[in-house]
Amino acid sequence: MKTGNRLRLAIQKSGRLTDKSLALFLKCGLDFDLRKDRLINECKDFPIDLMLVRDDDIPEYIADGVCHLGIVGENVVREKYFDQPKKSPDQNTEVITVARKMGFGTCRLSIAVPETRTYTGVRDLQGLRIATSYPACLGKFLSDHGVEAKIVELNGSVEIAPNLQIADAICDLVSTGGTLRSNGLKEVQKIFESQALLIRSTQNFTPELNTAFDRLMQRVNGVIHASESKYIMMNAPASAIEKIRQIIPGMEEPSIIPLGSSGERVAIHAVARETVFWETIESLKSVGASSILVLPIEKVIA
Ligand code: PRT
Ligand code: ZN
Repeated sequence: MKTGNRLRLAIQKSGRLTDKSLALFLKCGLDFDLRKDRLINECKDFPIDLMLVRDDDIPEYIADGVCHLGIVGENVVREKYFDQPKKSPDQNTEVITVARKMGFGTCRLSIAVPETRTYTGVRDLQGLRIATSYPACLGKFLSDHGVEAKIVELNGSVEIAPNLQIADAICDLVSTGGTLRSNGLKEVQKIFESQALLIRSTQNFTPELNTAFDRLMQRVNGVIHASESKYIMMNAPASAIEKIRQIIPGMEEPSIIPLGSSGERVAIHAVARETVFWETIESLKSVGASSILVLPIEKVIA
């Protein structure tokens, strides 16, 4: 690959992961001056170029050295790479590795059967015809569990296969479960949970590219940590500090500022590293906290 000292990152051209990937880069300060009719889009002030492609091709582009990095669903990386039977038994070196989980594009790969069918466990799949676009993932799951079933490979609309009587069950991505329900199917067996991953090649990294990658990761990590974190401020009785520590999820060492001269009430400022739910706020109020403010954080740099 001849990309000089510029990283090449592949993302889905048009689909469920596109907008969230682009929004993340924008927050990282990467301006790609994007034109969707162009295969390669250069970033003006960072040594990185964006390649817009079909998500299914991303693992292969990375394995073949066409790109250094990619954002793709774990389901796709498993199907196209990790769950593929190894070409030779001594092929131990992985050429693709996961740099980080992105926290969006969440779904699960599951087996579903018609609502009327009873399912008590994996053994009930023995001898069934299972339709899927994920033959490698399903094949690995079945062989890991010592089950023999016929895999019917379909490229789309897998959920109609049982009604067409070409399969007894299906294996497909599920998010809300609405598609299964509207086709008279029920989810009975989760194979794995999936989300978008930032994957990278383990090869083709010059020292300059490694430096650019580290800078990129610092920005990506900062943006993702910030989106998961909130800055919380409240007033509370000093006697409630310990209880408040236990209520706030993932709280780091809070700042505690005395209010007035009696020392009975304090202002507490803290960063919560996990989602702050309404229930959390209600619990804080119940131990005497008031004037509670929950603020978004733009960047967190460790
Ligand atoms: O054109 P290209 O090949 O690039 O795109 P694509 O059509 O293959 O992919 P796309 O855009 O549909 O999905 C991209 C990625 O989003 C997937 O690889 C998953 O990692 C992730 N994702 C998250 C999903 C879903 N949720 C999802 N619900 N991908 C597909 N679905 C489909 C699923 O296949 C089923 O048909 O939605 C239906 C189920 O949804 P519910 O909500 O009814 O359960
Ligand atoms: Zn695809």
